[in-house]
Amino acid sequence: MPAITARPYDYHLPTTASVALLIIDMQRDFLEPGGFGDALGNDVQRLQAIVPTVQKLQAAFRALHLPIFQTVEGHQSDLSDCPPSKRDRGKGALKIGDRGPMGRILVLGEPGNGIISDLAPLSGETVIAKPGKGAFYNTNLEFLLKTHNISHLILTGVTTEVCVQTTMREANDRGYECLLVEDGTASYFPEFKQATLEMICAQGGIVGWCGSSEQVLAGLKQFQPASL
Ligand code: TIU
Repeated sequence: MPAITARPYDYHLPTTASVALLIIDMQRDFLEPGGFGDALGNDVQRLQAIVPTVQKLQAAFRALHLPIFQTVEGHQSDLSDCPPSKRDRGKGALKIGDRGPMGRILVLGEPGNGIISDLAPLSGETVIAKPGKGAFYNTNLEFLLKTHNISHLILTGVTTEVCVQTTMREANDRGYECLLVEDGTASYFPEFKQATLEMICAQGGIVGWCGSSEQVLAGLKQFQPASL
C-alpha cells in the first residue's frame, strides 16, 4: 500500500483513488490587503508564502485525476447565515458585510471572496462556500466526500489554527484519515501554526498526521510514477 512518510508515523494511502486534496480558504479576503484578515488587524503578506507549495500539490492531484475540493469562507449577501456573534466579534474598522476595497467583507460573490488567481479552480473542480470556520458545518462537504468514496484527506490552506484545524478536527470525528501539509498551511501567527502542528500529531496522531509537501508528493508518485 502506498505511504507518505509523516509524523507521528507513516500515513498509508488506500490503493484506490480515495484520497482528496482539501484547499481551505485561499481567498483574497485572507491573503490580500483590504479583506477580512486585514480588517482584523493581521499582516496578510505572511500567508502568501505557501502559494507555490499549494500550487504544486494542486498540479499533482490534477495530474493524477484525484479530486480537489476548495473552500471559501463567506456569507449570503443578507448575512442570514452569519450569526450576530460572528459579525460583532472584534474591534476592527470593517465588519463582515461592510463595504471594503474588494467589495463587501466576507460576502459570497464579492471580489474579495474569490480564490486567489494563482489557485483558481478549473471548471468541474468543486468550491464549497462555508459560513463557519469548519468546512463540514452547514455545507455538503461530507455528502460530496461520501459520493466520491473519499476516506483520506490531505489538508492545506489558511489559517492553520482557525479554519484548517477546525476542519481537520471535524473530519477526524467523522472518520476521515487526515494529513496536514506543514508547508502548505500558514497562520498570521507562526507560533500558533507550530503549536497546531504539534497538537495534531501528539498522542500518536490524536487528530491526524503532519508531513511536508515533498513527502506528500513522493507518496503520491507511488500511485502512478510516470505521471509526476
Ligand atoms: N482569522 C483567521 O485567522 N481565520 C479566519 O477567520 N478564517 C480562516 O481561517 N479561514
